[in-house]
Amino acid sequence: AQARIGVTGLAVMGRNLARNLARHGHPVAVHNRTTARTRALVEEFGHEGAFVPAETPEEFVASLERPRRLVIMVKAGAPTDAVIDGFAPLLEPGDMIVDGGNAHFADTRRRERALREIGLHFVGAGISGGEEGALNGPSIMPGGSVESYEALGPLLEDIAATVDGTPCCTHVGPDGAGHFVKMVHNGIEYADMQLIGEAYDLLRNASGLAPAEIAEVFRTWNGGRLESYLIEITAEVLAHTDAATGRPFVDVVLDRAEQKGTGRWTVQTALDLGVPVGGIAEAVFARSVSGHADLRAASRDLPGPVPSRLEDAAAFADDVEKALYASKIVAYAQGFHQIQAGSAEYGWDIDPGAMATIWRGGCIIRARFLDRIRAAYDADPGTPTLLTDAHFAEALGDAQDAWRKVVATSARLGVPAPGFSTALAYYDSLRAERLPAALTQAQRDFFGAHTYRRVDRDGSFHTLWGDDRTEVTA
Ligand code: NBP
Repeated sequence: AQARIGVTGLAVMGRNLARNLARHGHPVAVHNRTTARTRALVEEFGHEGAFVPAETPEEFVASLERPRRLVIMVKAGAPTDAVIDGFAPLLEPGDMIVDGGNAHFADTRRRERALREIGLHFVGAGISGGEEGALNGPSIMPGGSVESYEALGPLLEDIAATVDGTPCCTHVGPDGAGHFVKMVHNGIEYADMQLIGEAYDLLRNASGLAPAEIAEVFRTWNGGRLESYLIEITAEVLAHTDAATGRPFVDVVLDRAEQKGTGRWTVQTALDLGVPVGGIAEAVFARSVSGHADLRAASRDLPGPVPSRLEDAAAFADDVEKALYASKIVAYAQGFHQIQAGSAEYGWDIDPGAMATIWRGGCIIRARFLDRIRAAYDADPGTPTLLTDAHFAEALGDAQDAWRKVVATSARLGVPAPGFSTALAYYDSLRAERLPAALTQAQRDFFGAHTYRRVDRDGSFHTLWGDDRTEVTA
């Protein structure tokens, strides 16, 4: 045995992760179903560190120190099961299989259970940051047993991104916890991108700014509390000119957003857990709407408001900054609510502040803002919502007039802003002393005898709507 850890699956992610390990001085065994990839890796990057190439699974397993640490980086779904089924019989009790792919957490739970029964540790590890992150330092969200983290943690923390000396990797919790958190991370990423898209769209269509001018606005924002990787790259994209046509690059890109599915999983899971994640859901639906070319073509001539432009672009940009910050707080609060609900449902005992900490580097949503979230959980680990944290509550209070103006302007001018609108509606729903849910309950009792509770007495009640409308105890 010569390798401290092994990586099987050497497409872009696995190859870069193996190089990252090797560059950090960890001898790494490398294996891929198609052996040409293994050879290409060693030929091209062999000088970067100690690679131990293996042509067969048996050779690969034999080259690993015990207990063995084997990382799978193959396509999520059936390929992952095929690889696990191929390797598990070659391993011994105490060995660890890490799945670094984008698995659904329910699959991870199933695989963990099955492998635990034969004495193997299975670690579902969310890895964020794409190929660049895998090579230079991703954010890593490993689940699985405490023992497996003791053996794997130092290696993973070594290759993860670091912010202020703290690695962007920590043990998330048992079985599927790591992949669950990675899923919600991606859902939050959808929401963040949607909100940024709406800010751009409003500045363009309500104020009439050109993409290059909007790039400047985003650059300014990136110097403040919105400072983040996503704001930074947005400015880069908006400032870019298409070489072929000389037009703003954003204008030559087909406006149909695609998705790989983790946003959808986040919303599906939130529905199952009963957690309101409107910001993430609207972001997923917004991508879906954009992709329905026929629906959009059929609707293009529907009437809209008389076109008009706002006069004071600078003042509106300030309002949009506030609306964006407030909506972002809401979207993250919803995502963290989902993490806490998942943690309670599955008994994971996830520390939400630690999740904010490991997202500060390596991943797409890295941002200064995450320090605020960590501080909020430090101040009150049991808070039911981030919105009531002193800093966030003050920011929301300061933003709310502008936020309302921006949502009203979007409605008045006919520029869609579903992310901003749903965030504001969520905020106002939580603030409301009474919600029309009372009427909903009364309607349900009327048509289906579903019963209701009263504000002034305990118990369940039903009104005899079709009869003399007396109230009976249900
Ligand atoms: P892909 O998702 O494109 O998968 C390609 C790899 O899977 C190749 O090594 C391929 O082997 C292997 N593979 C397949 Br497909 N079926 C197999 C089977 N039945 N048995 C053995 N190996 C099989 O690679 P990727 O883009 O590097 O992503 C790897 C994982 O990381 C995925 O789960 C992905 O969702 C996740 N992820 C990707 C990114 C990203 O930015 N790309 C970011 C974060 C997470 P072959 O060479 O023999 O065909």
